[in-house]
Amino acid sequence: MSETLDDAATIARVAARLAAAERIAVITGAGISAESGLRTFRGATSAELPPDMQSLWKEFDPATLATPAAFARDPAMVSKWYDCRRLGCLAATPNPGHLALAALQRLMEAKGAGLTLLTQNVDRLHQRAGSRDVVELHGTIMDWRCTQTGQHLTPSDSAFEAYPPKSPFSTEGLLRPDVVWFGEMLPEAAVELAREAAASCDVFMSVGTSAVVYPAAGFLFEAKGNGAYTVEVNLEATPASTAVDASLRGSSSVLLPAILRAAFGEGALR
Ligand code: BV8
Repeated sequence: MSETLDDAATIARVAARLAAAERIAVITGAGISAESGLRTFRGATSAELPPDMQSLWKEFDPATLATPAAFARDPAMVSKWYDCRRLGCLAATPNPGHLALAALQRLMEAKGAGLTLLTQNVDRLHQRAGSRDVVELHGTIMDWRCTQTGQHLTPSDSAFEAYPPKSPFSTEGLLRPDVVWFGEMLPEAAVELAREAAASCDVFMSVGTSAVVYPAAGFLFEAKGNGAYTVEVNLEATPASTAVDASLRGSSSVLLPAILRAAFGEGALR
């Protein structure tokens, strides 16, 4: 994705804010993992992705799969869909967008400043890129839990043998992915950390999210309300685009490295 002149000027403005920041908060969505080959839920994806990797929800509707009712209605189908996605996440690798955010966290810590990374993603690619203390607002697909006892386990790298997978922790229980479904509360500790980050950051960046799922989409507005400089990096316009101080249109795997190089020099991504 080539940067137009106004992108270069906007990148320079965003870079200056990052370089001066004491506390940065970033929220990411499925878009940052799109170029790792993981399908997004809605909206456009990079044209480079093959057709069958375009938006995930074209084949599936969140209402029919990412809800407790869907799991209760058809636990075999929902657990198979999640297990298929889990294996896709394991096979994926972090892309330059993930790596840039991990580098930014190291650069902030090296100067005694801080970065809180909030993610709606369940793929753990941020952690595999080297980001630490990632706040998983919607849980993780890599862990599953017993529907009866709540005990967790991390399945092996291969598919479950049968669907729905039986729980080893109880006679009647099943295993479900440790993600937050629609209608379920987000983990209290994650929401608390997100609230604190939004309240205390100098810069809040929203990356690769359609900004339609709440309460995650609300943290940008909380940060704005607290006087933070707000930035959006996204392939297409979202409901947040008109609210932010700087909106960069393009791929996070191109724009995030460009912003870091502008803020901290060519060696920033090492
Ligand atoms: C809750 C499960 C209490 C895991 C998901 C107000 C307040 C509170 C709740 C609500 C509210 N209003 C409505 C609600 C209910 C609901 C909600 O928000 N509904 C929406 C749809 C209207 N929220 C909830 O139910 C939440 N629970 O609040 O409990 C409650 C309950 C009911 C009523 C009131 C209160 C739970 C929300 C979590 C749901 N679980 N998934 C999984 O399967 O993965 S949501 C699902 O959408 C994913 O988790 C995903 O993370 C999330 C958001 O999607 P995005 O990450 O933004 O991805 P998307 O595909 O949409 O967009 C990608 C973007 O990237 C696009 O714009 C694209 O252009 C861009 N892009 C693509 N490629 C690139 C790129 N950008 C840059 N570079 C690229 N290369």
